[in-house]
Amino acid sequence: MRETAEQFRTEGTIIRCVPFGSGHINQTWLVVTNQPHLYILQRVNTETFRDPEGLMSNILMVTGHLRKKDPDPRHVMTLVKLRDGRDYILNDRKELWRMYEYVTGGVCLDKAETAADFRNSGAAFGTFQKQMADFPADRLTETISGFHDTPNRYRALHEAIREDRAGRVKTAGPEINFMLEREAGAGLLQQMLKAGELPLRVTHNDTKLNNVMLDEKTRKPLCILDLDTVMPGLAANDFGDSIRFGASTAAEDEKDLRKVHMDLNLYKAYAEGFLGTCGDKLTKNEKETLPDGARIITLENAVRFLTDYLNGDTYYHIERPEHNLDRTRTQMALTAEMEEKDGIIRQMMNGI
Ligand code: GN1
Ligand code: MG
Repeated sequence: MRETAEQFRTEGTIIRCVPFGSGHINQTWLVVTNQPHLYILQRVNTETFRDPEGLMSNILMVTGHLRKKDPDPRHVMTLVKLRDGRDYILNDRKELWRMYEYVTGGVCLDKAETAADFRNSGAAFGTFQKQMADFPADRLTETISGFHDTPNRYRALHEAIREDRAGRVKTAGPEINFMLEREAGAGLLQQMLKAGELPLRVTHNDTKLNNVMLDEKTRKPLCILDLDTVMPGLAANDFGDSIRFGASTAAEDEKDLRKVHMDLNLYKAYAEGFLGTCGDKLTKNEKETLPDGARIITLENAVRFLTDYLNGDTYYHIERPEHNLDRTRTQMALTAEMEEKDGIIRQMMNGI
């Protein structure tokens, strides 16, 4: 790994590479040199991201565009070139390696410490959407096809149930039923998109709280991380994925479901930050479907975790055999709570 890191144009000599972050797909290391400058080295999962060139071309275009809007180096991810001038390594084994400048003085949170943190993360993703609003979405490659096409995720679930590769269908009856009961309503946003009732935007598509960096002192937004899934998408999904992760009172893999709730104060704080920065860019339909986005993307994540559990854990990193089932259950609890509180949530959103 050190040999790989040494191919990039770092300052000073590399001392060590330390595993870093909490992503489920790629592998990340912090690269420490004998200079104060730090770097982030990543091996991108090319099983998941099948078009590495397209993915890197997206990132170069998007970071270039963001840099034009705001040249502060702490406000956008900066790729470090290789010593031979290339932007990344794609080797014979189809491994994709890249390096970013480490943004100093920032924090990534797995849980908001205050409502203000979460409001600021809403402002960060809202600003991202606003800054990308004049970028032609059709220039971006779809890095994972059908990524937030919920009916498509249901098709994969049905296949997993049919094939029962890990023999786990019998252990997940209530979870499977939960998904099937909700299948009919899960295609709402995709239907509206097809009917021309919602526009395609340049969206991030993985807006978890830990994909935004806040200034460790002021807690103001610094930059958005994890740009691998930036592609044409729906504003409601970007809003929704933040809510499902960050407005939950517990971790995504909490085993004790009594601890898992939707915190409506956090929900509201995020909505204020998000709408405060990009609200004027959104259509009436987009604004009205933000709560649907939160509910449906939570259900979609439940479907995806369950599918992976049934397939024998081939997609997400796991640390215990039932990890994906635990994740499925937290997402179910959050989905059910958003269904129950739909009226209150809409009222709250109308007041912002
Ligand atoms: C994955 O890699 P990470 O942890 O940022 C996944 C998201 C899921 C998320 C669930 C490319 O994100 O879609 O919502 O896990 N990313 C990909 O935690 O599948
Ligand atoms: Mg991530």
